[in-house]
Amino acid sequence: MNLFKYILITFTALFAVTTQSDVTQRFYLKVEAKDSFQRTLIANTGAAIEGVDSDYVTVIANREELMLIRKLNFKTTLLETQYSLFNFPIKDDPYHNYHEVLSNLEQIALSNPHLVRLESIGKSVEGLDLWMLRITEDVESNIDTRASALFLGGHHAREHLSVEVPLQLANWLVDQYAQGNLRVKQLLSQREVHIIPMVNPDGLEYDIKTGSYQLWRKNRAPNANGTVGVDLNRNYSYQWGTGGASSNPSSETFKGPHPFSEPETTAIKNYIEKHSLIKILLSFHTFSELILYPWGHTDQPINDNTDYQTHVKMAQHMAKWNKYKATSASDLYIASGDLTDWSYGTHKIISFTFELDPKAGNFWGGASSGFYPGPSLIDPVFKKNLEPSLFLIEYADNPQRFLSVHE
Ligand code: 0X9
Ligand code: ZN
Repeated sequence: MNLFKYILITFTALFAVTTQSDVTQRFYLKVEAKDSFQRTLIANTGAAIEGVDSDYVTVIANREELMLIRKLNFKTTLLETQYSLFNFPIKDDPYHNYHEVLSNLEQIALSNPHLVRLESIGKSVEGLDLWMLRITEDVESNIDTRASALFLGGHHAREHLSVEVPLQLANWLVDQYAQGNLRVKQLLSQREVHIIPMVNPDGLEYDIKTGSYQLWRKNRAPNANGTVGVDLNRNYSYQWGTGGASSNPSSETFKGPHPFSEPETTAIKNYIEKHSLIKILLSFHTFSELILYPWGHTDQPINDNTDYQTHVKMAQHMAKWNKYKATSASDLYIASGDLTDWSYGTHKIISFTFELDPKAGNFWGGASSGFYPGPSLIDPVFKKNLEPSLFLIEYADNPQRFLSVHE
């Protein structure tokens, strides 16, 4: 490596460390304080008092609060320099954690009571609600009456962009409806859109909770051998465990002890089985820029030629908008137990997996940069996938009709 590159990398790394730690670093400390007057002074710095004893308190503070406490002449003892952050690194702050997704969904639902219904469809292993947003005009009287499309994100913990895209889709639809966008008004008067942006909240929270990414993929189920996590996209029952899925709990692609062993996949199964008007489904993942259709467990094409052509033609059509490569899931690699093999195989729902941007991790960030491409991708990736999403909503009444419209 030449000197210039070395200096550049060192400088960039230092800059990243200082800017990030200044804002997000937390200190766990003991502060001598005898009475409530002194404790109030400490609390007024903004620091969180965690424990109170007769002559001291324990406190979690950021750097600024720590400085203020010291300025007030309190005697401080540092217990731990870095406390868990429970959030994205500051550079990725625009990404939504579980609570931010929930408050966004709640805000959408509260401000659009005639258009939106927010429901929990079940709970994760660690007891977080799995949130579903349902959007249709005059939702009170028309829920469960219109042809439906289902969008899902966040099966895999580290694929944060796959949460942002369906979340943005929900925001865009309700905003445009409110602004009188005729196309959206027309769509939502004839369709119901179902959006579950975060299928795996436990995994996602685990991935970000130390302030540096864990590169986590699975859910957070405790396994029999002491390891953690089932790959939710190997846990659906159709041809479960027939290839490209592991029976080793330590593996990244552990299929679980049995099909639908996980509450997250079971919640989606139950929801889909209760909502037979869902005729089209899109599961967002990252990354590679692909549009995938079943099968994933075998190289064979779908038996039913009409359904096969529907998948292929729709995928190719959508690829014109997002410039992704359209191909069968097994063409990526054979893997069994994914959502789309089950939703098509068991319920004949026309089903797609999008592997969103980027195309590949870049050299400087290592392979993991594909999963953590930064916030600048959120908007453009949402935009290039908007037309494909609207197209799927439009054809949710009878996806196969695209073949006659198209030819
Ligand atoms: O392996 C997966 O579950 C998906 N890729 S990811 O990198 N997001 O993990 C691809 C699923 C496509 N299905 C099959 N190849 N069966
Ligand atoms: Zn994935």
